[in-house]
Amino acid sequence: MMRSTFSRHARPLSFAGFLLLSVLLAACNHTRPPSGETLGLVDPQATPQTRALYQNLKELAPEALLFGHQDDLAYGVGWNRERGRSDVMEVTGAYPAVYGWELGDLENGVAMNLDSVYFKEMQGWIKEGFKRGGVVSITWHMDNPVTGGSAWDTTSAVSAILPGGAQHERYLSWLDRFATFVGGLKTGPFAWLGFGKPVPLLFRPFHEHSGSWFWWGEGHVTPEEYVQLWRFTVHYLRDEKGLHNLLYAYSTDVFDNEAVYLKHYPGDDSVDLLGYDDYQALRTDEGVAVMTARLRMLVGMADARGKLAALTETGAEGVPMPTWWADRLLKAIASDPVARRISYALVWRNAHNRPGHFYAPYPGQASAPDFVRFYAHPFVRFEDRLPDLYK
Ligand code: BMA
Repeated sequence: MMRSTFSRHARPLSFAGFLLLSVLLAACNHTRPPSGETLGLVDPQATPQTRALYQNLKELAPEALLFGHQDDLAYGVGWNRERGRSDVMEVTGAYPAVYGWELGDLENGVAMNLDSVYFKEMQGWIKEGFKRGGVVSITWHMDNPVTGGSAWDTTSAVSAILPGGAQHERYLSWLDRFATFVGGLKTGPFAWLGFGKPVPLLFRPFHEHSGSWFWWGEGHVTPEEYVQLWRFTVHYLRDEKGLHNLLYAYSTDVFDNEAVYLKHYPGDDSVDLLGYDDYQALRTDEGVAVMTARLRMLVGMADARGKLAALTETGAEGVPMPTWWADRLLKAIASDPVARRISYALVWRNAHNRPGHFYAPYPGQASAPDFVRFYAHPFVRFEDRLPDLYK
């Protein structure tokens, strides 16, 4: 019988050896999420936490709807910039599962965004929500790069910022500012030295392009130009700036068939999430079925491509119906076996300086009791009932 050389020379393990072995075993046991390539991500080099987020959102989609709110931690009805506050939390006891943030005006190198949120503070809130286990989504109502007017200035601009265009360099400088902002979103013990892990972000640029209100929207851009702009943006952020914590979300406004939805679609290699924004359907009871039909199409298109799906923006300004959450939103999503497979639904902001411009309830608002029931519904997840999405 062969005697192993190992057993002949075996010695009791020293404490240091034991420690080393335990660390090695723990490292082997630690299951890493599949590679970006295996997952079909836009970024094959996506960070482990970004990959985990994608995979976990996918696995969670059939059984849960994550609830999101724009600018949740920054301000609410009757307050602004008060640490720890959130209208959603003050009504339900839990923070939302998804946080939407907005970068409009970042391109101008100024301190605050178009809704008066300081970018420095926004970075703090993004990290705070992420550390509690939340998901972060980013939009960017960027100014018209040709006129310097707002995102709503529909002067033709896309061809001017494409490579070779008169404003291309300007657009690059805007993306550089974006990369600097994202670079400031690192967490971990050495983040202060710039060595942390970057917070994974759902990045949703050039949204609602099927509508005509933004300079990148329908009628102000050809589908080819839109696709070129999207693909160039992905290439620059991923390959030139080395950002590997982004999941790319494509989102139209309302649509009634797949052709409209896909008219400007940049390709499966450039999109991780298929979303759409809908402020129209849930204005009436009849619209509930309309939203369900749209979500069914959305999930179908996402499934066919192996992507995530989400209701990236929705809501009713002023939540005018006390049972809007149960009788409109939840009904539209949860009553259908296909529609309910979206990952999340995000409602827009609760402005502190624009009376009536709110989309989530605050304490005392008429829909607050219904919102608490929505929060407690087994299918709905706020931050307090999320699994670890980053492992
Ligand atoms: C809109 C409104 C505006 C805001 C913009 C960007 O829907 O809420 O007041 O400036 O979004 O956040």
